[in-house]
Amino acid sequence: MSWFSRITSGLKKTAANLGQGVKAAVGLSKKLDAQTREALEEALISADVGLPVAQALISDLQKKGIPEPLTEDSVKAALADLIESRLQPLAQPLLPITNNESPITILIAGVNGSGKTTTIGKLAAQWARQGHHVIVAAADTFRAAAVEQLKVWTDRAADASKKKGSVTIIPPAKEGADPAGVAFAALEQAQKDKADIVLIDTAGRLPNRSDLLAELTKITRVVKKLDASAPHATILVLDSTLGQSTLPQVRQFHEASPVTGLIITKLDGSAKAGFLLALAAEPNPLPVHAIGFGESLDDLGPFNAKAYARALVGLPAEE
Ligand SMILES: Nc1nc2c(ncn2[C@@H]2O[C@H](COP(=O)(O)OP(=O)(O)O)[C@@H](O)[C@H]2O)c(=O)[nH]1
Ligand SMILES: [Mg+2]
Repeated sequence: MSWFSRITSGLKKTAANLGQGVKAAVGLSKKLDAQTREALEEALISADVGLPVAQALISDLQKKGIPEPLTEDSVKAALADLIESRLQPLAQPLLPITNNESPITILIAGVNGSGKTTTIGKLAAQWARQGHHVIVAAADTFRAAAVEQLKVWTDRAADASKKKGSVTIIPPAKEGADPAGVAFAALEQAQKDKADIVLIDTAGRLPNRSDLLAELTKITRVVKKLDASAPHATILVLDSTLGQSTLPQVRQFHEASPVTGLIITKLDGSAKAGFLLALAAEPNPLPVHAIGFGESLDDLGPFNAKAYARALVGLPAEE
């Protein structure tokens, strides 16, 4: 199955609600009158786009004009176009992995259970398959099982690379060790081995736990001792099943360590995939580097605004 089709099938929960809402709205009068506009607004809200974005989209739809009698497909196609143009600025691939002097250091942050460790496994596999040497810092020393879980993923990623590249885990010296120390040791090792990428796994920092956010700040500070330009990216992993309630997380993490981009997980189970439109409407929207649709290595891929927009409203992907 192509990645575009994966996006379509992955977003089917959100599309079912939104698509049904559009169908019901169009069935009212087949005109873009007040009643239909209100029903369309509700349909958009059901996908968790948020009230301001729902209202803005309906007003855009009115401005754009749409031939009457309305059909389900004409409304969906018009909405998909408007959604695509709002999402397009978010679609930015992760920084290119070039032959740098020093390894590219990427800090992976997010609340507990958002999918950080799983995402690290998927990213490591992708890069190792391309022949890169990846080092993963097991800096989630908060829970004993976290290192073991990461090891399972790095082993899987290493196997998948078929020796084209490599994936090496740097565990903490002992349980409960200082996370910043683990990140430091990993970067030091990576510089020595001339590795290409360092991925730093971190503990599930509840944003209201200021000590854990301070830990993230400390990791950033400590890796700078080895490479002043590190971390080259700080990626916040967001669980899409939480929808718009992830927005305050973005702001809080950003204060601890400037977030440079997002990876959205669990879109296969989310009925709130429209929240990306709320993210796009934020004052300085962050890029979405990748989206995740499941629990295996190949379930992570690029964010494509057109495919995503069409999938949201329940239209098939255009390859
Ligand atoms: N369905 C689904 N489950 C996911 C996805 N990403 C992660 N998970 C699951 O979410 C749970 C938490 O993931 P984990 O990587 O441990 O989160 P962490 O606490 O942020 O490191 C695990 O059971 C994962 O298998 C995804 O894209 N889709
Ligand atoms: Mg984890």
